Amino acid sequence: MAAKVKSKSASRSLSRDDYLRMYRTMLCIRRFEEKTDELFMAGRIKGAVHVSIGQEACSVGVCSALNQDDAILTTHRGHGHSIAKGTRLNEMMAELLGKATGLCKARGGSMHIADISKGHYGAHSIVGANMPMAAGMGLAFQLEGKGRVAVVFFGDGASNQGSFHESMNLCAIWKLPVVFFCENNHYAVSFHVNRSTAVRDISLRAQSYNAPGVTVDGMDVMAVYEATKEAVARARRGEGPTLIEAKTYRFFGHSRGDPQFGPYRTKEEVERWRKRDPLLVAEKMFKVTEAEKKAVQGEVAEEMAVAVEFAEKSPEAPLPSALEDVYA
Ligand SMILES: Cc1ncc(C[n+]2csc(CCOP(=O)(O)OP(=O)(O)O)c2C)c(N)n1
Ligand SMILES: [Mg+2]
Repeated sequence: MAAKVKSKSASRSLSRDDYLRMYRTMLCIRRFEEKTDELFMAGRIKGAVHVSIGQEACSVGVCSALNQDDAILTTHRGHGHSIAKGTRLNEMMAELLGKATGLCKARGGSMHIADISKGHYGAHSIVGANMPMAAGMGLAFQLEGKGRVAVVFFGDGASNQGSFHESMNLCAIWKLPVVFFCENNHYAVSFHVNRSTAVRDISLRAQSYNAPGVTVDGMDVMAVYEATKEAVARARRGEGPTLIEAKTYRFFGHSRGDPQFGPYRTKEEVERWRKRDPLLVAEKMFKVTEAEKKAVQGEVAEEMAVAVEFAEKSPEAPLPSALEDVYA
């Protein structure tokens, strides 16, 4: 049986302001990550950085369907999820630059951002490790009885980890309010999904856990939003998990050191996907006018300048602070 494939649709329950807010958040993620890449290349950000440029419709489509007290758990490629869930840009940029004012006081960096006040329960760099945590959060939410839902983001590569299967099964038998959101960007580092994964649509795997599985166009923010809304409603009704697979693409390499072209993909392949840039898709779908586009671009540029200035002017995190809040 083939997975259901959702097509592009406009929701009647959303206003034009909502559409423009979604578009603006996608642009904000794009600009934040372009800036991150620039700062990384200038040696200002230490450690590794994985940008999600090309995948913004996933972050925004999912988080637009959530309440603030719903939870997300994300991955090494999590800036977009964080921004879409409402994480403050100033403190996030400061975290990346290793400053004392960073969201996690510079102990997390790009791959370990968390913002509990916004329902963001962490970026987890161990591939697949966030899924058992999501099951645990689902159990806590079920016991709490307030109708909160946990969404866990993971990649095509992570869907081959045992933790995915164990977590899906547990959530299914206990009917836990968890949404499994797989961003199938077609690669795990340099390994194409067709070489790593026995099924063509990852959403088919939901059948093994007697749960709904749906594949959506991950470049279409509304398709992602609609599928998430339905999955969240189901979870809130106590009917258990849904697996959503969004077919998407990362326009940049796995991380900055990735040679990409030659070793595993071609420039032509990237260009083909860029024609379906989620920002272009949204501009067309929402009929964003030139004036609206200009206004949003101006606002986002201003917000980004403020975040970078805040981060750059903040003091470095003092070395001894690395040992604070350590439980042993
Ligand atoms: C358990 C584990 N194995 C290997 C790695 C190294 N690693 C980091 S990201 C990654 C690929 C993940 O691919 P995918 O889940 O598709 O996510 P994407 O990078 O495409 O967003 C790997 C193998 C890791 N961090 N954790
Ligand atoms: Mg991947």
